[in-house]
Amino acid sequence: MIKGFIFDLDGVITDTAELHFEAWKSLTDEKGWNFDREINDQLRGISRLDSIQVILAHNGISLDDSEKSDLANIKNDIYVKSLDEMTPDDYLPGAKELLTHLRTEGFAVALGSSSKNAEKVLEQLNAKPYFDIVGDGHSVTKSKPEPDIFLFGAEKLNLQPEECVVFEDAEKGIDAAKAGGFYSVGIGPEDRVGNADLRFDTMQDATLFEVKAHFTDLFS
Ligand code: B16
Ligand code: MG
Repeated sequence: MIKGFIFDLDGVITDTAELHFEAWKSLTDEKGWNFDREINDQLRGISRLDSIQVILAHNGISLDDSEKSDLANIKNDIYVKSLDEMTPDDYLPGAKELLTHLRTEGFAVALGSSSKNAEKVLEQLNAKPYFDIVGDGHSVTKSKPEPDIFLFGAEKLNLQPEECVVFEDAEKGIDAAKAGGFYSVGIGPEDRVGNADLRFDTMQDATLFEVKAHFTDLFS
């Protein structure tokens, strides 16, 4: 029986992937390193330091831990500044409607994001009332594709993984949901989240009606 929903943030509730891209691009341009949207897509759902590692490997560069952390901080300053421009109009289409519907139907709802800036994003969107629990990059040490952030959310909601549906836009996020024993809904193209139990191109397509229609036996 499904009693709860756990949502990824970036790429599911709002499109911060674009802001992450611009911040990484600004850093890598300054360094003269190669960075494009294809590489940016590989950073979906993974932590800031893991992201630096992907960018360095792509450019054949190796740095020590303190240099990596300095770069991560520079990128984060640029990213956080860009969040000031975010407003309650910046939900991905359909996201706010789904969150509202879940509230009216009384489902338990948690956030399960890898981001250490999730609280700020939720505040900018005025989204905090939609979540009973906020799990973010500060909540666990092992990030996606490990299932820890979703297990954290389920435990805080007092639910078992098989009582929750996870919404994710990242391949590694779907891997994390599956590793934890959760039902998964992928948001995005087949080649990215085709491994999910159910997939929609966009959040606008991902209505509660459609989710219930797919997992019929789990909602009766
Ligand atoms: P921060 P999610 C993830 O959020 C992003 O998809 C990923 O691109 C980012 O590197 C990660 O958060 C860490 O974010 O630098 O703000 O701590 O998709 O798990 O909500
Ligand atoms: Mg995401």
